[in-house]
Amino acid sequence: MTFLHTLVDNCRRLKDKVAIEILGSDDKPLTYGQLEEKVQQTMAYLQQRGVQRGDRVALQLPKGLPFIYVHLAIMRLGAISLPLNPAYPPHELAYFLQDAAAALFIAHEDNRDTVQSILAPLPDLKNVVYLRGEGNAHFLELLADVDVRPAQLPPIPADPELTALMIYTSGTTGRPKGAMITHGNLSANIDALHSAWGWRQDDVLLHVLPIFHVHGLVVALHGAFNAGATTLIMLKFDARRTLDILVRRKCTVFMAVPTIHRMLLAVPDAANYDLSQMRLLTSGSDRLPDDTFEAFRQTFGHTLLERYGMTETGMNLSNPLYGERRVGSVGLPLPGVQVRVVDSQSGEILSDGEVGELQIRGSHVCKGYWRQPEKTLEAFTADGWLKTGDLGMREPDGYFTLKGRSKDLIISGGLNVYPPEVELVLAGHPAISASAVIGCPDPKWGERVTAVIVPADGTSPSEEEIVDHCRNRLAPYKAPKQVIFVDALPRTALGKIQKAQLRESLCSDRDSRLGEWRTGDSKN
Ligand code: MLC
Repeated sequence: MTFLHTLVDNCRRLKDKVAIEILGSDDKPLTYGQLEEKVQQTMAYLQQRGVQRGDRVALQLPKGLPFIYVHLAIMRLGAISLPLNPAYPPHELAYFLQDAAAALFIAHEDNRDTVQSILAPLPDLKNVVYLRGEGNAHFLELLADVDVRPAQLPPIPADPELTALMIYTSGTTGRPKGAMITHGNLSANIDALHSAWGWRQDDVLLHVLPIFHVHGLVVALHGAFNAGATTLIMLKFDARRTLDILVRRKCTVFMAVPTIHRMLLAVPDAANYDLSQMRLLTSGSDRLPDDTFEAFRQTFGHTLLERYGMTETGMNLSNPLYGERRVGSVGLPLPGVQVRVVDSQSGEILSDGEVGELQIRGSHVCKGYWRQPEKTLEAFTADGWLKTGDLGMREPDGYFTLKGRSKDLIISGGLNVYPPEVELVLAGHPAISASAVIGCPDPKWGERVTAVIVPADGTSPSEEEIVDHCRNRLAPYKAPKQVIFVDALPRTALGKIQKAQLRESLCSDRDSRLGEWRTGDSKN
């Protein structure tokens, strides 16, 4: 049984139960029975558009029902769902469509100009569909013309090795890579989380995250579908509205990143919201600072459940539902997940209490990177362990603690920003002779993308000019929030930039303490 088999079974058993409600939209709440009907219509629609098993179908749609129908229908056809951030500028979008050799692209009308500007060099892209307006209405019009013959729809893919989902992750070198997540990976992870977090059919999930990442899509949305639970979808995160809905709609489950938890705590009368009906509030995608963990407990009377995952694996470690949720720890391996700590220089497996690279193995780990066999080889050990690039250690009682990263990575508001990607863009600016991108502690974002720039001789670029240069070429969250000009970058004898030294000397003393952010210290 894969995740999709369970979902279809839920759609049959719970046909009158609300599966999804889009908050604040004209779209009516959708039952599980209606979800199955719409997914089947979408499958037939995609078939008419020529989608076949194995095809990559890119979708760059706002959060909403059409995204969900299309994503599920693609996977049901045995094709590969490729969700993309709606904020990608043309340069990034073109790369993803080209690299994935997408056969069909479903985009929003608002992005038509961007899409049209990049279509010429994309020979594999046979077809682009634009959806108009907000919500469901236009997509339903498209589906209205479709003749659905269930007998002509293929059976639910049963091959666990078949790729279901592709999500791009960047790296410390080169361009982003598409992690190939199989039906087997999705099912293994969802099953593990279902039991570890005690998902229930009567759960009500308030969903505030983007749905083009593993966190919002797989952990939250697939998790709720798998349980037959009800998902309330908030289209744009708003802290006060979140608290209001959690209370008013008697939500039981909420999943977020530390930045969002801090934003909830910053609502002036946060403590007046009674969240006592909730049973599970999780935190992930970035380390949860101890002060946020404590403040959350004091303000809401709930102990956040911190867990650790990544795009390539889904979830790996989690604090327990019952038992100690340890401050500063990402908890214990989920069922079926093997975790070890390795000295990445010598390859030696380390003992409890020793810090090394976390390596992961299990049927939830993706099968590799799309058309990048060398990168896949580099990412895994010969015996199949994924090298996470995260440093950590195991306590004698089995709890794991993260201790930093061996990879050059910034996590801003739960989103990964790879400095080399930003540095490559900065290198294209004529007034920059050298640059280094570092993460400085930030009270809202956790880390703030900071560009350290050596101007080219005889030039004096402005901060604004540099930020604009990046925003035109990268998704907005990757653009520097701060630019610092220096005469030279500190380098080792071999010419490598010493980023630790830059962080030490240039990151201001603002830290991630909640109190400072509450005083409105942060930009944005
Ligand atoms: C938004 N902005 C960000 C940002 N998010 N800048 C840096 N980092 C971010 N994460 C910028 C916008 O571009 C905009 O800039 C300004 O901030 C306000 O945008 P907004 O959309 O109004 O932001 P806001 O609602 O305040 O908060 C953002 C957020 C969002 C915290 C709700 O970032 C978010 O949903 N983060 C969750 C990310 C997530 O789901 N990660 C999972 C990855 S999967 P301007 O200048 O244009 O106005 C993964 C695996 C795992 O990591 O283990 O989970």
